[in-house]
Amino acid sequence: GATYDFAEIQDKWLPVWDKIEPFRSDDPSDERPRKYVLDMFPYPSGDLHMGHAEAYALGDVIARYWRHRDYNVLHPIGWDSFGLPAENAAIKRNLNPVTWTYDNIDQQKRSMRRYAASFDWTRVIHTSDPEYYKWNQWLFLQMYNKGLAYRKDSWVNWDPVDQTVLANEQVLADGTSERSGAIVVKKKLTQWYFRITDYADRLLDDLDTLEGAWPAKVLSMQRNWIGRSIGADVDFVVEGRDTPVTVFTTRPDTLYGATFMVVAPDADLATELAAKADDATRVAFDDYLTEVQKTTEIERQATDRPKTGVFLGAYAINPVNGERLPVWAADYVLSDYGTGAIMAVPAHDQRDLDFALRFDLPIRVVVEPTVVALGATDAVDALTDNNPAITGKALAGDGKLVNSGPLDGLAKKEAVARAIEILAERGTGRSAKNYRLRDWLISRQRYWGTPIPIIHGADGTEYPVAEDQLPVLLPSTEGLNLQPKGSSPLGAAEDWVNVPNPVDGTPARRDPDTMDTFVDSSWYFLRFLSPNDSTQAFDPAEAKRWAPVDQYVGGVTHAILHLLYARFITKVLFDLGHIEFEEPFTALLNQGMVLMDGSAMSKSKGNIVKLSEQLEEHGVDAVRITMAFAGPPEEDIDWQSVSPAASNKFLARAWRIAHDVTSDVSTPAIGGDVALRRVTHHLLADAPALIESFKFNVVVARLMELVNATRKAIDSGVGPADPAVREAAEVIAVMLDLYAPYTAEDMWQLLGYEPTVSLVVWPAADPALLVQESITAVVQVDGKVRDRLEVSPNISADDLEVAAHGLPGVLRALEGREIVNVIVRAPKIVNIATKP
Ligand code: ANZ
Repeated sequence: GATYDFAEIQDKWLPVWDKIEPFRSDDPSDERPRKYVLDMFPYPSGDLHMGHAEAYALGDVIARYWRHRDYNVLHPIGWDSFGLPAENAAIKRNLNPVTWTYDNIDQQKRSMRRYAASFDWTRVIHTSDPEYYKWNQWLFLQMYNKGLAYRKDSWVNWDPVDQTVLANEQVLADGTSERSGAIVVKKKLTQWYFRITDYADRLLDDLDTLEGAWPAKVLSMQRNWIGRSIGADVDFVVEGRDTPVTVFTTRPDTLYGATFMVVAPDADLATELAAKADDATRVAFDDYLTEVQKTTEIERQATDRPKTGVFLGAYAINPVNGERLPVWAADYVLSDYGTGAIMAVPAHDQRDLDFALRFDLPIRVVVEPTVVALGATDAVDALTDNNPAITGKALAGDGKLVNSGPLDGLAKKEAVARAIEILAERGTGRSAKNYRLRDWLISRQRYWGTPIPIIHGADGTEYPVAEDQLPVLLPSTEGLNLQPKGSSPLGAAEDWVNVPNPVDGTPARRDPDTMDTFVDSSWYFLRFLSPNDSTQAFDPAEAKRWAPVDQYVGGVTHAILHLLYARFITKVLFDLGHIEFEEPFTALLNQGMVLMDGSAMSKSKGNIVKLSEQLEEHGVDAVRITMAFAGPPEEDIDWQSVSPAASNKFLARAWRIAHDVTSDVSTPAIGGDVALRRVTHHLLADAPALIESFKFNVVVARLMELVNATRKAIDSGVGPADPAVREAAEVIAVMLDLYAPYTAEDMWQLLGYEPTVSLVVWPAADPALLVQESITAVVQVDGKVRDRLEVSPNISADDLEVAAHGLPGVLRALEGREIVNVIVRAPKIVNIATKP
């Protein structure tokens, strides 16, 4: 037809693309340079929403761009299809999680195809397929054999109403469960962990290699999460105990200011010391521990909370001066950081000071703040001002060491080094590092995940499942109660869980837990490289060809955990010799969110915009280009303030140009209208740098300019047969493919070509057409125009002034006069004023 009809165009091209599969990237003879462009894969928790539409539109701009630059591009998609969202939804609707998950995947797949995301549909993976999760189990065994997967008892958040373990994020600040509202308690459970802390230094140091290629915000979030602190471990002998207690301190310089020791109440040491104490102490401690177990980690770290604690009846000996320090239990010391015990230096640590003031413990200043040039009265004030016992403020800054024997007179930094030397000489301490990062708790007591491939013998021995027995398949849900109850529902699948001991055939049981789904997503980018390989997790030769990912695209919500885990597993696979790189994602783009009326869309706010309705009303291309045109991709888009209807009008204008072109396919552009050719070639020259720096919106604006210039040329004397009009129309079609593939493909056909435009290599800009046009500058003397000159639009003010002074008209006007002032407004005007 002669009018732009998006629905008709969509119906026309979708089946064609399905047939020709233009985005397959499996040709081994293709020797062009490669790009691996990856969008974070979705959860199948319903149909696609506006957030998906934004992410996949932006990722697709990048993938399509590199194809047009003649790269062999890998752009795969899959589904992160295990996990709680699917399981909870299945429980709520009383459906089998399998049916529910795969129905949603089908729905999302159809929507994505229609959305024309340029994925290689031959490489689809679902993490809930046995063909995939088999390799999670393989990975687990690799790590188990290296000592990187292990089981330990630890304190976890326990919801006594829902009978389930909660993540820290699920515990509200008031200590209740966000799910049931019950007061969350701590429970000691045996869980599986991955030893990510062994990789803390590398995970931190290698962030430097991503500087500039990852958003600065993500790099700093990763650094803070890992949280390295450097200091010393110091051994304190505790009276009546054989082995000394080690504390971690970042301030070994303050050792002489230690006046008591504090142990985390939930650390084994506290229970041990209380057990040796008198009855009253033991009872007080037991009561205290019960209270502490009701307290969240967030509360325990809150600085404004009044300090609590109990004396444990024990004494520790300060290794540097032999002083006896009382040992207390207090919940501001955490059991899982450092060693779970500290030397308290109240004069220089605020938490210790608050505690000392509350329980009347001694406070001794050992670092005197530098006081500059004070008179006598001021000095007295300074003493009071700097006395923590009076001010209630710990002295955390630098100064000169006092009351500290061999450290006296040193500055803080020197004293830290000297203290470590002294400790090392005596064998009572050493330099040490600590991380905020904890080992990765990977076991979940839920059904919809990868079974952990371990068999437990009757005597508690762990037997890894033999590799040739993988996958350990999930049992069917029939007869299983999936309601969360704190222990895995798999434990009740009798036929599944009971197995013979692999060594002696006696009764044994499978581990009933499943893996955190972050395990699935920690290596999925490698599975795309050989998705159907039944012999290995991924093909190392393909990894060599494609990996690491050149451009990763996804939401900032994954800035910490997913990216950290993927980086960790990549380093593990590197160490195991399976891959040759240590960072999985060379560059990262975090797109913003789609908002409505300035706030996030949510059911409770009733402000959800349905993607399906937007597509119905405006068409796929208009929605896609609206996403890209709304602003820089990192910024949020308020759907209220953008106009897909205007996008649709623009697309119709662009399409109409291809429709109007009357010249033949083979018409050379040379000889065409030069003004229009200039606009076209400037865009060709500028677009690569703009796209590669993610200025997708700027390129849309420039395309709009080109469409306007072309329309003007068609409607003016230049006319639709001019070769420059055809050239412009072709460039519009090829570039529009980044944003509006249906429209672009249809234009390409109107221009006389076969599908598909998406594989057409961008023409190079002709340098002859890029020469800057000149501009006419005017020179005035005392307000009268005296001469003109042609200059570059980029001329500097100085150059323009010099050139102006040399002009014949100006020289004439200035003859015999004295210049008092020159004002230059490059590139257009020079104003010279003379003495009247
Ligand atoms: C003595 C001292 C004196 C400290 C001083 C600080 C200042 P970051 O930077 O977070 O690593 N600490 C050690 N283990 C702890 C635990 N499990 N729970 C709570 N606090 C703990 O902090 C390290 C400092 O936090 C350590 O240095 C220790 O107190 C405390 F003027 O030791 B410090």
